[in-house]
Amino acid sequence: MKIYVLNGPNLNMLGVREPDIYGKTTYTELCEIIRSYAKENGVEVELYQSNHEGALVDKIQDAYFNGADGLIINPGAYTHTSIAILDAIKSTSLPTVEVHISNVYEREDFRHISYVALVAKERIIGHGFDGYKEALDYFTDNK
Ligand code: CA2
Repeated sequence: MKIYVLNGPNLNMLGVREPDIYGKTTYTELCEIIRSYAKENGVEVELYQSNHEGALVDKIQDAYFNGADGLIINPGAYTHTSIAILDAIKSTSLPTVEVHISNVYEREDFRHISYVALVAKERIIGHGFDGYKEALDYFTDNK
């Protein structure tokens, strides 16, 4: 099984700033956590982070053309604004799990809106970095 794990804008800053909200783990360490959990569970992962909306759209399309079985996406702030990312997921019909490290429902109202939620099979919110492991569990449990 091949799963693409996509992270949106500013998630490359993990562990660098705002540790009270996002923890002390860096993006590189998060990638290691995901890679090793995926390996334990026999899942092939492609990890990608971008600060650019169009680049994320391109990667979603790559996932489709490369025969991915699903997507795990933390679209960052694009969660709350991006119809382009919603359309990309819709157009590929890839099963998608939406992850947020923080509990967006305990934060500003604008973070309560999610376009990706309209197509996500599951949403994992506020479970910190474990959310990415739980998202992988979604795919191994439903294979
Ligand atoms: O909780 C999440 O995972 C979010 O998707 C993170 C986004 C935010 O815009 C969403 O509302 C919720 C922001 C990621 C920014 O990450 C940073 C990490 C460290 C320092 C600064 C920003």
